[in-house]
Amino acid sequence: MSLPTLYYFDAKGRAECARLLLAYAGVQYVDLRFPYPVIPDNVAEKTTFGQVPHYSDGDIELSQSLAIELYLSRKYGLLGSNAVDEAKIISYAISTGDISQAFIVAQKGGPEAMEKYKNEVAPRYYRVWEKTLKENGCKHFYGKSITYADIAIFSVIDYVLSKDANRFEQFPSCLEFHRHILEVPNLKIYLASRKVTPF
Ligand SMILES: N[C@@H](CCC(=O)N[C@@H](CS)C(=O)NCC(=O)O)C(=O)O
Repeated sequence: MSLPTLYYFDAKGRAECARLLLAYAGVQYVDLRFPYPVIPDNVAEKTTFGQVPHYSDGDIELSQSLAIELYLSRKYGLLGSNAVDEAKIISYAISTGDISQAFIVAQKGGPEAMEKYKNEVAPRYYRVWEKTLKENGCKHFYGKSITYADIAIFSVIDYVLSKDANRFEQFPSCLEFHRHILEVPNLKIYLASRKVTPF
């Protein structure tokens, strides 16, 4: 049986959360990357909408980053133990999608829109992350063990810090959380050898 395969550009982008989930779960897989922005035909034809990321796992062919993340999170036990846990964990995790979407809109809107994103839109989410983490002991967004929410939000905080090391100065619990996740053994190994890409 062939190894699972994650198809994406040679970039973090919409695939990095899935890579972190796979790393955390210790899954052996093929991290199949190709240069941005062209998706090779033999990859595009596997996908549902001609877009990546795409994940092949045995008989399963799965497109859409959120679906891939949820599939991996369910498969590897990162969605809690009941419907309420699952809903809460997902509600934190998908705040990252709101931020990414707002960032894309701001990029298209010019300098004023980007200032608004930096000073108003993103901090609105950071403040909630800060409060939630502080109330829960700074290690996890929900419950007492690592979940999809932690990995998804870590991925964003880590990326933002790589671009601006001071961005979370006003959010010490977010920084403590980031330091904690950096030390999770399987993630530490992955991050130590992660390929450096501009985005
Ligand atoms: N909702 C989709 C969006 C996928 C998407 O926009 N992928 C981009 C790369 S990040 C892509 O494949 N662009 C090439 C294209 O649309 O032709 C997801 O989250 O997977």
